[in-house]
Amino acid sequence: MEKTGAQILIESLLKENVEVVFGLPGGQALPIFDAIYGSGLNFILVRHEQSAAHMADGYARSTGNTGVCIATSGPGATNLVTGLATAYMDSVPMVAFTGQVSTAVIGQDAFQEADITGITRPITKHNFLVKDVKELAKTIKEAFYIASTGRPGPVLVDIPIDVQRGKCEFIYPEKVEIRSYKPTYSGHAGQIKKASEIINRSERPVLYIGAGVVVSRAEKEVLEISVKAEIPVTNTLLAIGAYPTDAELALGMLGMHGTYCANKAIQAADVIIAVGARFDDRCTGKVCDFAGKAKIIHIDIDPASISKVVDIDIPVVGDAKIILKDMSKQIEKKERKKWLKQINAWKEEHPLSYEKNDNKLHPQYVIEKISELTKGEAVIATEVGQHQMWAAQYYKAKNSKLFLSSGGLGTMGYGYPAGIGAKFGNPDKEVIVIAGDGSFQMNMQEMSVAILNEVDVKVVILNNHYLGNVRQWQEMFYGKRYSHTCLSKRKDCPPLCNTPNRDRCPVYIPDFVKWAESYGALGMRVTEKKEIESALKKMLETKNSVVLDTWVEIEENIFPMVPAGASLDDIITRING
Ligand SMILES: Cc1ncc(C[n+]2csc(CCOP(=O)(O)OP(=O)(O)O)c2C)c(N)n1
Repeated sequence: MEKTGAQILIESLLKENVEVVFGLPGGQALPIFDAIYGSGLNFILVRHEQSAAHMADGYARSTGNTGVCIATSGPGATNLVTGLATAYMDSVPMVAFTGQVSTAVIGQDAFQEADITGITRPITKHNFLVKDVKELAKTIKEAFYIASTGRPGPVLVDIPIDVQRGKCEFIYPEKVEIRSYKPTYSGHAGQIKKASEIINRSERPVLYIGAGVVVSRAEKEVLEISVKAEIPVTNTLLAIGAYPTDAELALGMLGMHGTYCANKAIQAADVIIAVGARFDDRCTGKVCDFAGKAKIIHIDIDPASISKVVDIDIPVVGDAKIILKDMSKQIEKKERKKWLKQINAWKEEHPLSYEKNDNKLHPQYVIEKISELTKGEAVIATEVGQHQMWAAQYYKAKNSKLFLSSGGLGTMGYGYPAGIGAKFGNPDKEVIVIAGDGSFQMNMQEMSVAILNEVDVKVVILNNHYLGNVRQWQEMFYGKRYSHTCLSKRKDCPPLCNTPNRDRCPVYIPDFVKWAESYGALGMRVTEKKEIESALKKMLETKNSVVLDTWVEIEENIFPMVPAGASLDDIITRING
């Protein structure tokens, strides 16, 4: 029987076992939304298409499945752009569908026409403009295949309205065959041998693990190798939870706000084994000074990432899990007493720390309490800023896929919708969004989605009344000239104020408590350290959306810090430190 393009899309999604789709309709997507009506597809209506992409992303990162979103043409499609770029930078599998004007008028500046395949070419793994309904099913099959295989990423499928209305026989392909796209999974035996020999000979090796370890589910293999050969492990932001945080060999995160010991270990290492990590500049610091004493082994499924940033001595292209399994057989058991002693000395010299002996409400304390009360088992989604880095430093995630954060693009407005998307994929898990008061305001309208669909996502705002991360840079590198980072600043404030003071400053808006209540959520505010624990407990006991607005120290800074463009050697452990 013949089906319309729109019906083919919906049936293809059902064939792909898509659990949930996020999106918002419009004129050029009407046939698609008509086909959704009564189809059984679990479609979630968002309030802004950017959030649809972030929800699909949060769903994907927390489940390992491909996230799906749908938007209309023109502004609906362009609203997806930030979400696609976020997913692209962090290698998240996603398929986005957009409505498009009719094929006959493409290129004529038709109403709500945007060249979305042109616009998204550099921020998608691949994209398609489907011009013939007969190509649609095959294209959808390919889109899901490309998004989820090799190095995952977002794929966009643009479907003109006449293709949505056009009819043909529906046959969903069983298999995909793309001649120009064949990811390599097993690593080259010779390279694996060479890498293993170098590791066996090394005195001061470090494993540097990234998102690829999570994607290929290679956590167990990393652990085995590190324990067997006593190799300390540092992780990127996206690999938080992939290695047990409290293990003796765990160094914590590396890079700009990484731990002192991780950065020291990288700089002193004689061999770096990078696994599924892409040498992001937030990790490497000044590239020409990165791990200057080390031979670098890079295991990655994406051949294009080899020597893209840092010159690699031994590349091994393929799936991290398969390669590490092979490598593990060749890596010898080894004790590295001297190296571990040095690592422990660095750990003791500058552990992560903040002022614990006063009664002030420090943001780090809030995160520590969340970590303690949830035992690291909750899914954490972060926004972007200081709060994100404190969450990365102080939340002890028990497993991977529990810490969702926009690493590569650093997208404010990501965390709340990503948390909602994660809750759809993990209805039995606690989902907590750690937000800054600036970032939360970028997509907080999605509370409608949370309330109406009864997904109880908890939001803890570390409210410093500032775009704190930028304020910190202004404090440290721009002579405390707080240019447009104060979120309480009113028309009649002194124009050059850099002396925030809650007793004197104008009333902060919005009142997040009243705002949450207006949606039917529980809103709470905490201004004192002694109130935090009971407020968090109440939040966790509540079976509803909660916004916990914590008024933390305004001018707290994140440390350690490697200034942008500086070498990891130049790590600052505190101001003037
Ligand atoms: C969409 C977007 N715009 C601007 C920035 C630049 N930026 C990075 S962190 C930050 C401040 C974030 O403030 P807030 O959410 O309040 O978090 P805090 O740093 O105070 O914890 C800004 C503006 C960004 N990352 N994303």
